[in-house]
Amino acid sequence: MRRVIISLGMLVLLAATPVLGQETVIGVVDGADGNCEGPGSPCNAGTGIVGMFGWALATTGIQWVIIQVDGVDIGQAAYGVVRPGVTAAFPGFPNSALPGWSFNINSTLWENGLHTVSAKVVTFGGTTTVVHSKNIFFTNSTHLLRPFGQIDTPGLNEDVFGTCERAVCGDGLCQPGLRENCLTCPQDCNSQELGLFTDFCCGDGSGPGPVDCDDARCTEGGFACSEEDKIRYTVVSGWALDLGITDEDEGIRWVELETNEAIVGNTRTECTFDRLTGGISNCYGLPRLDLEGSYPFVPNSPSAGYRFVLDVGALIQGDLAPRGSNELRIRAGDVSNQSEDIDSVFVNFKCAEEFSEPSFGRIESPREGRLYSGLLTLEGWALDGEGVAEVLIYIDGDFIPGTLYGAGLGTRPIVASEYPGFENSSAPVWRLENFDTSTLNDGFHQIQVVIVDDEGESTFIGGEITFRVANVVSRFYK
Ligand SMILES: [Ca+2]
Ligand SMILES: [Ca+2]
Repeated sequence: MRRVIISLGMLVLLAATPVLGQETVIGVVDGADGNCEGPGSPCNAGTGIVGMFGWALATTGIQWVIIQVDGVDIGQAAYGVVRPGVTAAFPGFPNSALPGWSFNINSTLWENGLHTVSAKVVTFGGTTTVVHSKNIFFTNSTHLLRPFGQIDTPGLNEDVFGTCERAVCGDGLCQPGLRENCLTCPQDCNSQELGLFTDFCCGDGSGPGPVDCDDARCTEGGFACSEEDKIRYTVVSGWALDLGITDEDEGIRWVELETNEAIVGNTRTECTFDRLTGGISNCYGLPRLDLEGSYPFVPNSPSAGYRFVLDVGALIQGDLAPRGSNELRIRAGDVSNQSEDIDSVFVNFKCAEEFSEPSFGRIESPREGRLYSGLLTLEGWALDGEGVAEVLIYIDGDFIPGTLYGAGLGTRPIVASEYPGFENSSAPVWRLENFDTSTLNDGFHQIQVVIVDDEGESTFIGGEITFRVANVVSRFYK
């Protein structure tokens, strides 16, 4: 019933729409709050970030939607959002398919009280007009302005893998994040046997570093750890922001990762840089330039990212978490000691040794739809839980031999950061140089890439890329 009333409201609004010369400009400001129409009407309150959305259409096309508060321009809305109801109701405009807009207002920048939020539309026909306004009561206080944010990875019900089979050495695990295979130091530390592991002899398990073979810690039943294999980690990443009414209550002080009611990461006490866990780990304040557009005028929005590294294998082996569904929860505290559970997600904890995982990766070159001539480098990256044995390239179904993979071909810092603990996290690149495109006819061709893992399983990665070869045209224009 309510929907019908709103639809009728839209029709009334259409009737009252400004028609300027030959140009029709229509639009609506919806609030997160629903009904709040007309000057002086009672309406719901907005606290902190007030998410505004609406739609706009013009016969010449929409150039910009500018949001105003109390008649003053404050920013440009993101235009081109799906609004199926509007698309159906108002077909035939240039932007009918994607008529929506959205804009986040930081309401703490205004005094508490009633404010008018308007959408000002600039059309390609040169018309500038305020299409609609809405009254919103901004109400902000310190205790209402708590941290907010989200978890970006992992996604809901995603499988996250850990390394569960880890040798117990001394009186416990090798230090999580340091080494995987713990090897008991030979009683005779001077024997050749130790040679391989001398650099990683951890003695009391407190950390890596060379230990002299005559060191008492080694001869007294200590252990050595090898770096040969990697521990699989799960990266939990996202962002957190906080508003306030003064400097004293605005800003994030810490972010925590919890699972099963236990804190497994804290950015204030555990922020570190570790190559093995993919770089900056358990830290807040990482670049998130994408948020600046979504949360304009919110302090710290360009650096609101957090990144935790979770050792699922250690949790399972230590009986701190079961295999299967577990909740990951992010809690954040602001500078005035208010904390909030900002997001949570259920994921499936799994032991990497118990599953054969498919490979994954990208085809970076050639690129979809691009034109190529002469010599071409075919390139991308791939990872596999069991390790990558071979990369096979097919063009139009024909095998192209000679693709190299791994060490020496370069790095992909984003891959290393997102997928730490794979055998090739720091060197995931595959490449075939100097592929002669003149061996193909001019025209469209398809490339497919197959990864064969160390257990002989094959996976297509990166989909099928269609590219175009044009050697004849290329020579003609030279
Ligand atoms: Ca706050
Ligand atoms: Ca595999």
